[in-house]
Amino acid sequence: MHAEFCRRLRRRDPLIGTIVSLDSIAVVEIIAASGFDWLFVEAEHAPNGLAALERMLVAARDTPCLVRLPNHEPTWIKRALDLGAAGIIVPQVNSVGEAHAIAQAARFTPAGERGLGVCRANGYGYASAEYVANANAATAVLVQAEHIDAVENASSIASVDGIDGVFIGPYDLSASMGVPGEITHPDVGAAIDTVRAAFTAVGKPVGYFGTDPADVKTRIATGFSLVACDVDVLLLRAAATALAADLRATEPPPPV
Ligand code: 3PY
Ligand code: MG
Repeated sequence: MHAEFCRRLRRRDPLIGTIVSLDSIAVVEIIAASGFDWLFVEAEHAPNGLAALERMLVAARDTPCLVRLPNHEPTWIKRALDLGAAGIIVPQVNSVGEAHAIAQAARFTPAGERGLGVCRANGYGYASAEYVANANAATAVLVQAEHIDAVENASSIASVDGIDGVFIGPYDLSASMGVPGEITHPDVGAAIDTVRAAFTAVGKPVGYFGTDPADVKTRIATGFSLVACDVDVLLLRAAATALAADLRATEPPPPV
């Protein structure tokens, strides 16, 4: 159960995380032990199916995982939550109708219409009654604002019951605004501020992803409470590239 994580999320405590995209028990165990509050488990831009997600969630042990789904489908929502994720991050949510449908699929009655079955999340049925009683409070449901349409509809999306908060996707947002990858473009910055204001006005947390720690630290300092900085593959790439360059910079002795 992830009640404490969800309480902290809804209280807008700062929660730092990073993206894990590799279906590797070792990678998830290493990152889970490295001091983050939560893990952003990637199933949108990485080829992770449900069996991979199960391995990754088991490897994360007590570190809460939010699974970023590939789409809005209720089947994906149900299966990710049934695997024991602390919550879901749903990409490209651009309208109040989409947000409402996601909340319905993720919440048990009377708040929604999530189905109930024997699964990892309820201890394979050993803790079924307790799970159903507590799951709505102990499940985080975040929608991504990463399209200009979501920015325009931010206030109505923010007011949907059952949606805990928003996670801004600056890269897709920049693409939808005709400036792909330019996440520091002033128009993209203004759009991010609009979304932040809409969710802050109703007391809901705002999340942000970045690859530049300086940028992410600025976001934390300005009230983005849920952050994911960097991606496992980029961390690996940066360490490997730096090591190779460092070794290559050492002059060998002249040939004898
Ligand atoms: C984006 O920047 O588009 C993202 O989805 C980051 O999480
Ligand atoms: Mg995105």
